[in-house]
Amino acid sequence: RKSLKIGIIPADGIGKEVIPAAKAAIEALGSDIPQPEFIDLLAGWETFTKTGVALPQETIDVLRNECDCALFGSVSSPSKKVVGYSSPIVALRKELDLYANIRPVFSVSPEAGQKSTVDLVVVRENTECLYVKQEQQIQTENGKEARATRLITERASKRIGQIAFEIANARSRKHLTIIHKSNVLSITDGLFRETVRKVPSLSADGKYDGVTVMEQLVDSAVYRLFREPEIFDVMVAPNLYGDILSDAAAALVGSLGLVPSINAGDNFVMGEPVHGSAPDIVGKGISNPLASIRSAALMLRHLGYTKGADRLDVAVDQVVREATTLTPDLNGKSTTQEVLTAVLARL
Ligand code: NAD
Ligand code: K
Ligand code: MN
Repeated sequence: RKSLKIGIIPADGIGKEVIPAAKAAIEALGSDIPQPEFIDLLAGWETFTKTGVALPQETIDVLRNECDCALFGSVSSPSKKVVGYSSPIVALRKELDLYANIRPVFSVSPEAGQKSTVDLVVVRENTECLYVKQEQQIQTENGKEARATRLITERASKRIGQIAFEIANARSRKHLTIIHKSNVLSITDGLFRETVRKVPSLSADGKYDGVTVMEQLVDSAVYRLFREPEIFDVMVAPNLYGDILSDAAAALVGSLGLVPSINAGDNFVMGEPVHGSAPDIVGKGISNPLASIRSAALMLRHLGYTKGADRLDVAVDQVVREATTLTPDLNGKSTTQEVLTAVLARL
């Protein structure tokens, strides 16, 4: 049997609780995937406090040279500037050129077992926008002044646009909504909007002809997301808007603890739950592992291991639908371990 080398980076907080659960779920797939080989790797705030670096070079090298894919948990980034610290997840996305953050958000109806009104995918540009983190503060005669660079390039907008069109084209509704704020930011968001709009004209074979393209300003997109989430299918957005929209969409399906993602590039894929390190519940044994298990499924699907991915998704959906074994974020009383056991039993 071929092997599948998976870098495991739980990082901080509940990442250390939910990534082991995802690992156990992958292991339970048996011969539906190549023999998994897990390689534990360090990153995060705790790594920084111990070693002075948040993203060790060894982690990057092992991911690049030895791994087929990876699973990342969550980091605890401080809200105040700490000299020498920089978010390792933001850095990893850039180092490995994981330019697309793909975040499916859908509700599983508890009654009928059908997907109900929320069934969308946020396609978030993952390398630029304000996340280039070029910030400066200066002292002026009127007090401090802080500035940040917001980078939007044609190259990055085009490649995220292509991914978004591909995803939309593969779905039944084939709707793509471009999210921007080009009424105010006409140069930066204007470039994003225009570049994504041009994607179909660049494909000679007319393969995106069936995709309906819409656009929505980011603020009213959040409004409409809460009032009529069913209108959205695929949403493509610059980095920061995509981040905010996907947390908002997570609220509509019950919990951040359900929403998975992959960070994908041309040569590598890393599964990652959308949520952070959840300091309010860390150590209580009640973090929801389902977002991480679904992230493992997305990662496997991206690599072409459809059968393994389907099995994970079906098991997770069953556990959600049955609603007898859920963590407190979904109004249940179960622990991380009990939810994992329920998933494993349905695999
Ligand atoms: P968060 O996502 O950690 O938590 C938001 C809320 O959702 C909390 O109430 C938390 O308990 C709940 N929640 C999140 N995941 C859950 C799960 N699996 N099961 C049950 N409940 C869950 O966001 P935050 O509180 O704004 O940030 C906390 C820390 O996480 C910060 O240091 C932030 O920088 C970091 N963060 C990291 C990432 C990442 O690793 N990519 C993403 C977001 C935030
Ligand atoms: K995360
Ligand atoms: Mn986020």
